Amino acid sequence: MGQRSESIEIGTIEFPINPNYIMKFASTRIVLLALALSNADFLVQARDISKPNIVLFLVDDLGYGDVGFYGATGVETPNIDALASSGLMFTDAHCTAATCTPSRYSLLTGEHAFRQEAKVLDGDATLIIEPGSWTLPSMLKNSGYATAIVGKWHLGLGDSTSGVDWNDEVKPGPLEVGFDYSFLLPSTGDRVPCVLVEGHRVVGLKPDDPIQVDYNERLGGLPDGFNNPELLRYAADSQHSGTIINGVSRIGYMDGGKNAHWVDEELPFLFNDKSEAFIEENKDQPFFLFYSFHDIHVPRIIHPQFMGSSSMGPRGDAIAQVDWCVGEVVKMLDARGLREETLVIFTSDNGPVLNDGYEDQAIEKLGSHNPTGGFRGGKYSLYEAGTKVSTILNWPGKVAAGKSDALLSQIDLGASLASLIGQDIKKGAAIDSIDYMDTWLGKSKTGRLELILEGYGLALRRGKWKYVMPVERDPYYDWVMEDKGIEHGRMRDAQLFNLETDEKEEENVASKYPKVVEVLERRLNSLVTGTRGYERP
Ligand code: NG6
Ligand code: CA
Repeated sequence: MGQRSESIEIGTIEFPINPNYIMKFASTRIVLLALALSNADFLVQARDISKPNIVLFLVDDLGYGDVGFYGATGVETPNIDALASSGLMFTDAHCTAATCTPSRYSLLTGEHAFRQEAKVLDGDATLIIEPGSWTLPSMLKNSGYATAIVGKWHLGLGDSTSGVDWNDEVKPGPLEVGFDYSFLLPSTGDRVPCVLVEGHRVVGLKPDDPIQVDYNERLGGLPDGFNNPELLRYAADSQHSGTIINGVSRIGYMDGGKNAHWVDEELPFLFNDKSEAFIEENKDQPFFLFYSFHDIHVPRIIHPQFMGSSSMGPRGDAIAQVDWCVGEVVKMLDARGLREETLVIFTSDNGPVLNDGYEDQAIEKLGSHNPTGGFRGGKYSLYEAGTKVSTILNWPGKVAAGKSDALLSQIDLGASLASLIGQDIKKGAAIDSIDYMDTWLGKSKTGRLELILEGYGLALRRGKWKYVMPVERDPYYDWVMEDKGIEHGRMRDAQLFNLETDEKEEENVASKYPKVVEVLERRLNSLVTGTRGYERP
C-alpha cells in the first residue's frame, strides 16, 4: 500500500460521514424497490409479523469453524446447518468481547462492557446491569413481548450492597432487567454454586440444608479437587480444583444445598424443557426466548445419548448436543405453525478454546477440525477468532437464503430489533448499538464502518484495518494460558493488521504504517472516552 491510499483512509477516519452511508441509503432504496416489484404480496401478509417472535440461541465458546456449515469436520450439525442453508449466514459477524460476561453485558444493554469495566464474574458476584436501565429484553417487554432467558446468565445476581443470599430470594437478577421468566445456571458450569435458579429461587433447595459459597476459603463438608483427585472425572488445573460436585472440581468452594446440586449431563434436557414450556405458554403472543447455552463451555460433561457422537471427544460431543437441542426447539416451532412468524438467530458468546481448565482430550482428539475456521486466536484474544463467530439469521419467507460478508456486531441487535418492531430508544440508552436491521435481514450489504472489540484491552476494526492497543503482560496469567496452548495476544506494542490482504493476521504492520496506528489509536480513544458512542449512519 502506497502513501496515497494511506492518506485517503486517514481522511475517511477523520470524517465519520462516509460515502458508505450514502451507499447504504441508496442500496436500501434499491432493495425496497426490488422487493416491491418482485414480491407483490410482501406487504399483504395474512399474519401480523410486525412483531415476530424472536429466538436467540447463544452458544457458549463455540468457534467460527465449529459447525458444519462453517467448515466443521469432526462433528455433524444437521439442525444448525439447516438453519444456515435456509437462512442468512454471516461471515464477519462478531460478539462484542472475547469472554462471556462482557460479551453478554453488551448484547443485552447495547453498551460496550468496558464502559462499566465488566469482566468475567465469579459465581457470587452481584448483578452488573442496573435495574431500570434500557435492555434488549425490557425494550421487547415494553412492546408487548413475553420475555424469557433459559440457561447461562453470568451477569451477577443480588444487590451490590447486600450481596446475594442463595437461601432466600435471589434478586435482583434477570426478572429485574426485563425478563418475565428465568431459568438460570447462575455463572458458569465450572464455578460454584452448582445450583439452578428459577425466578428468584434456587431449584430444589431444602431449608434445613442451606447453601454457603466462598471464593477464597475452603468450606466444611464437601471434598475438593486438591485433596480428593481420585473422585474426579477429569484432571483439572489449580483454578478449577475447588469443591467437587458431580465428580467435577470447580472454581470456588461451596457447601450445603445437596438436594439442589445440578447434574451436568441433565442440563441440556432441562433447558430444552423449560424453553419449550415457555414457547407453549406464550405461543399466542409475541415472545422473546433467549436460549443461552452452557455448552460447549467447560466442564464438558455429556449426556450418554450424545457420548461418542463426534470424533473429538467431549468437546465435539457437546457441539452435537447443542445441535440436537437447537433442532428440537425448531421442530417445536414448526409443529406449532410458528416458524414464519419467528426470527431465529444462532450465534456464540465468544471464540473457541480447547483446554480451558480440564483435561478432557479436546486437544488430543481434535484431528483435522479447526474450531477457529482458520482465523487467528480464539477465546480471550483480540485476534479475529476471539470474536468472529458463526452467526445465522433464519426467518422463513422473510429472509432469503444466502451469505453476507458485512461487518456486524451483536451489540447492534438491541437497536436493530427495536427498529424492526418500531421502537425508539431514548437518548443516552444503548449508546453503542446501531440499527443495522436491513443488513441482519439481508436487505443491505452495508456493515459497520468501525467496531470496537474487547479482550485484553481493545481493538478497533475500521475499513480494512484492525488496530490492537498495547497492553501490559501479566506474568502469571499469561503463563497459565500459554501452558494450555491459548494465544491470549497480550502485547506491549501496538498491533496493526490489514485484513484485506492478511485475514489471518500473520503480519503486524504497525511499524510500516505509523500514521494509521496513530489515527486509529486516536479514534479508539475518542470512542472510549466519548459519551455518545459511535457516529450513527
Ligand atoms: C476463566 C477460567 C475459565 C473460564 C473463563 C470464563 C481460569 C484459569 N480460567 O477465568 O476456565 O471459566 O474464566 O469463561 O480460571 S466464559 O466463557 O464464561 O467467559
Ligand atoms: Ca463464553
